[in-house]
Amino acid sequence: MTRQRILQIGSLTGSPTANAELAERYDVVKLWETADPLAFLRDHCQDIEVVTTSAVHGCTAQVIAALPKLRAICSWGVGYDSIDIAAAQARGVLVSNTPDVLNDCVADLAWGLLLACSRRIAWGDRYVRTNHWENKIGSLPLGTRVSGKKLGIVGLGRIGEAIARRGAGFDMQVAYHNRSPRPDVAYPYHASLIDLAAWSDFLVIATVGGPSTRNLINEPVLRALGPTGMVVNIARGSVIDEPAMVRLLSDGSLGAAALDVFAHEPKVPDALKEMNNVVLMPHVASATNETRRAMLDTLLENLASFCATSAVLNPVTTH
Ligand code: 8YV
Repeated sequence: MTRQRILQIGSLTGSPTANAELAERYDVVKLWETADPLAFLRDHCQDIEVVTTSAVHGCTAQVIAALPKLRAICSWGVGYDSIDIAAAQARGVLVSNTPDVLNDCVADLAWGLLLACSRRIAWGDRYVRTNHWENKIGSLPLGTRVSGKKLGIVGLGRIGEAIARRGAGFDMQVAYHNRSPRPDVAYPYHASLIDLAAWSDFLVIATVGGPSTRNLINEPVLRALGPTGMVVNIARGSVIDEPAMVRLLSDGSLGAAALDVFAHEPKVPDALKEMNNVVLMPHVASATNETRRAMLDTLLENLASFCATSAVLNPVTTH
């Protein structure tokens, strides 16, 4: 049986087997290995109907325009801010993602970051490894209590809810901000993001990325969170005004930051690397064996479904 020819935008290095499993099932054209991708698309991909990509690699309007037969883009990851959805929709191209399967692991990492930063776990680890403890050099400053505090969630979607649920185990009060209140949840809603930030001890960002949320967490929001507040971001770096955050952390107007995502990944502002009141992770909230496996299965199911029925199982819908 001939395998369908599909175009893969970037290498899925965040999974130990994704590239190999895709290549087993499909005749994969590896765009990232070509010297001149646009010329390659023009000369060798005019028949391509299916693209596979990831939240990191995305798919630009230019690539979509260069593929006249394109019918589906199946992505590995839940976020699709890196895919030009408007360009895809204008052409009737279906887009699928891998929702839900990563909710728990992303929520777990949000909590890991929150605890690591407030209880100085990363700093304490450095303190021990550099033998400062053994040699009695300085001391690890006191941390900040987590249990019983106030947890503000920006973006109470499926990941935001998983983060909120975990707050109950820490006896926390939970409130949230969304574009509009959710009738199906009991958590208090703050229509004003600044009010939510002023109320919160910990402000966790779990919203979508893209133009609709760019710099949503701006200087006034961070100032409202204040010198004892902490921002936790497992969403997208673009959601926070990063230069403002760095400035406010430096002068003490913002207490702390625990970050899995950055505005210009993998570039992280050098100033952040110097600060002990921040914890930095390299965009790994979904990076467990179990979740990355489930994400791959979801991607493979969407691809197989599209090839068999011209429909995807997890279509991205915008509203
Ligand atoms: C990345 C993510 O997908 O799902 C998302 O939106 O940001 C991550 O899970 C992962 O690194 C693969 O691109």
